[in-house]
Amino acid sequence: MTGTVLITGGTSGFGAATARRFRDNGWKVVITGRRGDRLAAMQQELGGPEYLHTLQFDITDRQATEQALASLPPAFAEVDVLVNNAGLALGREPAQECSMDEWETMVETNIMGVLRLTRALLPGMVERNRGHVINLGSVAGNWPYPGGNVYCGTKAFVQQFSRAVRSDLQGTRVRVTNLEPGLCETEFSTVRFRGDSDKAASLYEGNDPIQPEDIAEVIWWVTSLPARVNVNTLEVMPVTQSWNPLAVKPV
Ligand code: NDP
Ligand code: 8X3
Repeated sequence: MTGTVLITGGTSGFGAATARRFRDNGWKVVITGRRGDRLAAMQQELGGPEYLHTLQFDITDRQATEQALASLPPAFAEVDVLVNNAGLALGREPAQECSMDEWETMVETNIMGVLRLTRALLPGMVERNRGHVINLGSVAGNWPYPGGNVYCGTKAFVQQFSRAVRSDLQGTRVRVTNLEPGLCETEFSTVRFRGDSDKAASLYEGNDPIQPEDIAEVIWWVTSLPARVNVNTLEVMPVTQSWNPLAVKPV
């Protein structure tokens, strides 16, 4: 089976790897992101404008997002698979020390970005009675951790939104999956630590983290299953990662 996949945040990490995975299998791909040089490089790498269309916009800007989606050429406009992947964490400080601006950026990107894309593309999927929305949740949506505060909250929202949309879609053949990765080596931690790539690297060093290609493979797998199968949620960790005991600390 081939079709058209639209991946938000296709300029690095999971998004770029997923674009490669689908192109390798003959799909037409749309990727989005803010960094124009990265979008252009991906287009050149993956077969040119006939096969990979790029949309440059900031997903926190509702008008820019709607305009970009409305500009999709007919050859890419019927999206079969939407991967709501663009997202970020900013900081690991305790809630009482966090930046309100950074909290707003996480909410605008991880929550409002998912809502904007889903609301724009879902009607077409329902009309065609086929499609698949894959949301990038996180283990952070299931398990709280110190310094996770708003990031954890945004991913918990994505999980419950995925489930609720899935119930709205009952009676159609449109699928919804919330994918919940754990520790994965991408640009995620460099962004989270505000450009400190040494600090980001120390998180991954010796921990054999999941690689972007592994997540691309999981996304490919859930979309390639028979159309009768809906993977609702899927939590994926590196084998080196697990849970800690609940914390007790005298006050
Ligand atoms: P990366 O930082 O490598 O990629 C993030 C992508 O999101 C980039 O392509 C970036 O594009 C895009 N993006 C971020 N902000 C915006 C914005 N305002 N407008 C448009 N695009 C934006 O991280 P990952 O690949 O790791 O992350 C992808 C998703 O997976 C995120 O939702 C993240 O929360 C989630 N996740 C990551 C995990 C990890 O450990 N890495 C684990 C679990 C979930 P550009 O900068 O060009 O705009
Ligand atoms: C990213 C994984 O554990 O850093 O979603 O929150 S974690």
